[in-house]
Amino acid sequence: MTSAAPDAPAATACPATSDLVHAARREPVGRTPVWFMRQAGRSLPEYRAVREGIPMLESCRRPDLVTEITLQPVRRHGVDAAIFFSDIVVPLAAVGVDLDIVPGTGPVVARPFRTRADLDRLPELTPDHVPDITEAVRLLVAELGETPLIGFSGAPFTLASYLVEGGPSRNHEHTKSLMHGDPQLWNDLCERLAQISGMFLRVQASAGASVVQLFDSWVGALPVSDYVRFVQPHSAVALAAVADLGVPRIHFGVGTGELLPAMGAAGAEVVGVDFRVSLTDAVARLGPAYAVQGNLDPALLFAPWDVIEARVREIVAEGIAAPGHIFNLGHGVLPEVDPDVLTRITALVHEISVR
Ligand code: 1CP
Repeated sequence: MTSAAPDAPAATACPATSDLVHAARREPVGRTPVWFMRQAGRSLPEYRAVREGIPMLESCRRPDLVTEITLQPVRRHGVDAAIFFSDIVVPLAAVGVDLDIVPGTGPVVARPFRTRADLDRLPELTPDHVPDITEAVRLLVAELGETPLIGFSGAPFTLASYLVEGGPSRNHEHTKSLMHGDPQLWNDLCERLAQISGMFLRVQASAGASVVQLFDSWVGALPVSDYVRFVQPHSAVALAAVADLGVPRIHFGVGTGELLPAMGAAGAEVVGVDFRVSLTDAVARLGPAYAVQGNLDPALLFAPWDVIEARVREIVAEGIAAPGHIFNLGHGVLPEVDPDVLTRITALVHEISVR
């Protein structure tokens, strides 16, 4: 494996021939680029093998493991991008928040954030908190060559939800109660989270990630009026943290049909579309200034191949008519999926989308 000195410049800051980068910029592509959210993970036997006995958070902090796990789906499926193997709570743990990623559950925070005093437990993130992330990105960029690496972070709302609820939540009741009951504290918490989120993106993009994605997975729980007032300004700050680096930014959430234009306005070049809204409708809502990413229903991967194939063909056709399209699922790969289906979808998208 090639290694780079800590202060070496990024090997390929923006792979010039990448269809993914071109699609994100609404430039012509050779064929529709494709990758899958959660393409690294439990659907792959080689992932389960290298993770054996190593806790999730620990594996996110070991550059050798991060590199291997990030490369696995690229080797196997021939996708057009690698997504950095990490988790949205890694930067929170890095600044000292006491949390764990519990198998089968997700992030669990030891002491949920509810009061002003809790802000003291959330210092700003600096690159010195995450030297291993810089190292892993550099290793990966050297290995990946012309295949772009997507860096990511969690958006302030989704991070706040884990901190305030203490773990995964269906209704986000404590989060909404804080947002409306103490808007000043909510604002201060999200300001801090926007700094952490933006810096985590910046560390990855500075080390050589070609694209970044901001995951606001659970923001579809909000009406657009609350989104615009309580969330959008903070997501805009996180996205602005990499504006000068020239990397395209993807802004993704689930159940966000009503929020798409407001999410685009937060500063992204690409807006993620889940499976509930067609790409055609999403483009009509967003207008011509954005590329779109998505939007095969992850649950459809369990359907017979002819069903999947017909849906993939529809999505690719809608995407060709869009200003720019990156094929993906509407949300992450489910752990029980047969990974061969993902390989087959990748080949199909490439085959039917040649321009
Ligand atoms: O042991 C394991 O394999 C744990 C499962 C797992 C994995 C593989 C978790 C716990 N996180 C991850 C990796 C991960 N997390 C990636 C890797 C890169 C890839 O996509 O291949 C990414 C991008 C994330 C980001 C992430 N973590 C999000 C945003 C994306 C999304 O799915 O909406 C969220 C919401 C999390 C929190 C989280 N971490 C893990 C779980 C199971 C969850 C969700 C829990 C919940 O339902 O609230």
